[in-house]
Formats: sequence, C-alpha cells, structure tokens
Amino acid sequence: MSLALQAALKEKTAAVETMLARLIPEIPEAEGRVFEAMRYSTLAGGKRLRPFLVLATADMFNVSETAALRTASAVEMVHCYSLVHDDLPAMDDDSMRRGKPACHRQFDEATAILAGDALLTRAFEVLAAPSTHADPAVRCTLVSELAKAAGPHGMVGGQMVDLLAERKGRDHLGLDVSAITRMHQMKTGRIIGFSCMAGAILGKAPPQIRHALQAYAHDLGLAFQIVDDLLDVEGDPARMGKTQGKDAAAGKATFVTLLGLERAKEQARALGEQAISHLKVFDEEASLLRDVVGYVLERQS
Ligand code: GRG
Repeated sequence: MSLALQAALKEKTAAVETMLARLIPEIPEAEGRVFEAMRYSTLAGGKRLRPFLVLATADMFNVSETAALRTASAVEMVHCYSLVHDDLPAMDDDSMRRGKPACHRQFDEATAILAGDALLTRAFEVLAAPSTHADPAVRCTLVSELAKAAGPHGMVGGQMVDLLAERKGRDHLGLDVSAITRMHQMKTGRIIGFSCMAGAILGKAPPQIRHALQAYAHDLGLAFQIVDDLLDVEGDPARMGKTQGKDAAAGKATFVTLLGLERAKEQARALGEQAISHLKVFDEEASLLRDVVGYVLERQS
C-alpha cells in the first residue's frame, strides 16, 4: 500500500469513527440498548473502504468536511446494517464479525434486527438533514441514490438472488459467471458505486465526471468481490475476523469455483487495470483512488 494511502486511510478512518460516534450517541433512556448495539456494530473494526471512497472523492470536488463525513458515515451505517442482518441465523448464520461476536451473539436476535433497522433509517435521517448539504436537491439526490443502491434493485435484491442461489446450489443448479457477476454488482457493487459517486453529487460535478467515477466503481466493486471469494479460500483466518470457507461448504458458485484460482486472480488484476483506466480524465487529484485499486487487490482481510 502506498504511504499516501496508508496515511489517508488512517486519518479518514479516525475522522469517520468520530463522526459515527457523534451520530450514534450513548443514551440513558430505555431504548439505549438499541443505540448500544448500533455502536457495537459500527465503531470497532472494519476496513472502512466505503467511507474512505466517499471522503477521497469528496476531496476531489472541494466538498466541506462535515458534508463528506456525514455522507461517509451514512454509507458505513448502511453497510454495517447489512452485515448485522447478514449474520443472523435466518440469513448467513455467522457467529463472528470483524473479529468479535456477531451482533445477535453479543446481544440477541431481536436486538440485532432492530439495530440493523435503526442503522438503515438513521443513515437516511443523516443524509436528509440540512447540515449534510445546504441545497435540498443535493440531499434529495443523495437519499434517492443510496436508497436505490441499498434496496431491492441493489443490495437487498442481490442478497435475495444469493440466498436463492444457495438453495439451488444444494441441488447443483448454481449461478453461472454472468449471473454471479450481476448478483455481486447488486449486492456489493451498487453501494461501492454510491460511495464513489457521493463526493461528485455533493460537489455538483458534471455528468461526464460522474460517469467516469461510476465506471471506476463498477470495476473496483467486481475486483473487490473476486478478492473476497479468493480470501474465502486462501485467506488467513486470524486476519479475516469472520468464518471462512462457508461458500464452498454451502456448495455455492463463486468466482473461484467457476473460474479456478488462477483465472480468478487474473480477472481481478484485469479489472483493477480497467478501473484505473477510467480515471484518466483526472490528474493528481485521483491518485488516492488509483492507490485504492492496489489496496483492494492486495487486501488480506
Ligand atoms: C442483509 C440486506 C442484507 C444484505 C447483506 C453486503 C451483504 C448483503 C452481506 C455481506 C456478506 C458478505 C461477506 C458479502 C461479500 C462482500 C462483502 C460486502 C464483504 C464485507 O465487506 P468488507 O470486507 O467488510 O468491506 P468490513 O468489515 O471491512 O467493512
């Protein structure tokens, strides 16, 4: 990882964690337990890739620090909600997340469901507040784009396809490469896409700039997912902080089962190069985004 990226990741992660802690306070009232579970699931650990992408692109368009941090926190809240719900027994049934007991293990299932619901709704409350941006049209675009990325055409839809594929996988009727690409584009790609676009929305960047970022995010998101599948097979369990080998055990089709290890690695590298090529409309201001590609390809967790 480049030194510039290392320093920026450290600084931006700390800033977003401070903002998240402010946006999700500890409260003494009876409902304080749901705030506690929200804080538990958002404040410790995680690579903070999505908020980093929001902050790095916001820097390219001279967006105010408060606007960028609030938007980055909203995206991380949606991401953390998805992890909390994904770990539930009715979904992926995982007991560990980010090296700690999953939310429903630390608290209980009902609290984890509520904490996920509350993270999702709080994210939109944060985006809709005037302190996120003075222009209501910008706030409305943020809300609408994040809703589309997280909802049934995006992450939730992708999760549905994934769950159905898992059932079919048991009967050896899993997805092929194009269906799995579409599923991941919905399940993880759309939120990564929003993260790369949010800074441009906040900074009112012109459409061709947004398109370049969208194309970059598309390839980055897919490379991220292929690496995720590779880590599920080859990763170091001590560094992963979650259960490994579940996809294989469930008989699920992954990029690795469909392409094999070597072709999956090649594909991730090619997507990384393609992602960088979409940034040619930018100069130095996109250097962190270029560095992120290497980080995503080389990540160990
Ligand atoms: C429950 C609606 C709903 C959706 C769940 C995103 C998701 C959909 C499930 C997560 C399960 C999973 C392992 C997906 C594969 C890629 C992915 C999103 C990994 C987790 O993201 P990272 O690696 O996690 O960025 P950290 O902890 O670093 O933030």
